Amino acid sequence: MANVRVGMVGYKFMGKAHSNAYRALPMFFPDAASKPVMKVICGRDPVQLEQARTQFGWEQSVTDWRELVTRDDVDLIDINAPSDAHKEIALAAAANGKHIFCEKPLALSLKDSREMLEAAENAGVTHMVGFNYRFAPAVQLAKKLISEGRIGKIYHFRGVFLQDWIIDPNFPLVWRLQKEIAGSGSHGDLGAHVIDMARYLVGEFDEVIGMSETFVKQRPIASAMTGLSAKGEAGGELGDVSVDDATVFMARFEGGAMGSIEATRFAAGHRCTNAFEINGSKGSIKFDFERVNELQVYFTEDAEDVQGFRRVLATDPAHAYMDAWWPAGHTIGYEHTFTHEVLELMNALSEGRQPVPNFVDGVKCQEVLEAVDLSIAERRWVKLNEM
Ligand code: SOE
Repeated sequence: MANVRVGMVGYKFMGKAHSNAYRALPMFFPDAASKPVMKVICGRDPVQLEQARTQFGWEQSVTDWRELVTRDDVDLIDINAPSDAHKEIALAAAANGKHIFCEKPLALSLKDSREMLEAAENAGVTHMVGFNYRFAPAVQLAKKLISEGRIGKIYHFRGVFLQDWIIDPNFPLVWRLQKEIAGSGSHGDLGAHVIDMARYLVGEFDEVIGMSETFVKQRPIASAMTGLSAKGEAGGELGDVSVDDATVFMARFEGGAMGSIEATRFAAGHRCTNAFEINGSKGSIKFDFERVNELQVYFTEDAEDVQGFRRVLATDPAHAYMDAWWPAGHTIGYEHTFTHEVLELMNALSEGRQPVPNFVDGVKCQEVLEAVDLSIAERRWVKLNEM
């Protein structure tokens, strides 16, 4: 498949990130096995949609995703709509034989995510889930060091995703704070990324136990479908926050490692601290997305007089994807993770294999999310094989 004609649902934050990736791919990765064609963008508000279409560079637009999924001139449906819309669109896409690229978390529940996986598998289509942080070159380096045994047997995974955008109690009740639309709060939105990172780097979870809190239980009702950049305003009608503001859990991995994972939108001063530390028998690695180009590494085998964490700038041709961008040392950012993700998708489509991460990873992440929820509800350790 040389050209992949994309039909994309959603034009806000993720819609923009995906559009940018489709545009950048052929310029920086001309050898990609297939090329995305930005065919049709879909959204509900015709005025905003038209603006996004011209700004992002899509050929056409439609306001109804049902029309999008049946079009003969579209091969891949890219779902960036709020989480409550993922399942219905994915099932319809699969029923029409379209390949599917879906943002995380895959669905509102484990049950729904399993249904999506089953539908995609039965239809024989390609499916991918958007865990973009895997695709940072520094994370790829972490993966390589672990796979080569360079930090030895893993003892600890310590992961956090810290934000602070809802710390103002007058910040409105946007869709991400409503369970029926978002599924969960920090846990599913941020914790999902950390869970995926842990699975990618350390392996499968065995058991979990967690706690969560909703610090601000009511907020002003949002006037429109606003997002992260909404502004707080005192007064007006209040509505109930139905998701967690913060969730923390401990875990044991199948390989024997211990884990702790924290996701919160109440960590003042942290805008997007998606960070992890992994300690092994031969060394440690540390990553913080706010310094996306860097990996801190420590090797116990280093000579005693120079032991210490060293900062590796993962921007050389020796690092994943970097020879496609700029000369050594010239850094990259958030948007590049999406370009690398789309590269994997385009290569997988033409090679006739499933990309990684795919809906199986989406389901596995959802299993951990719900195991944590169950552990909180029943105040006990929950084994993943109970899910
Ligand atoms: C908001 O919390 C958000 O944009 C998440 O929805 C994303 O998945 C994460 O990458 C950054 O933060």
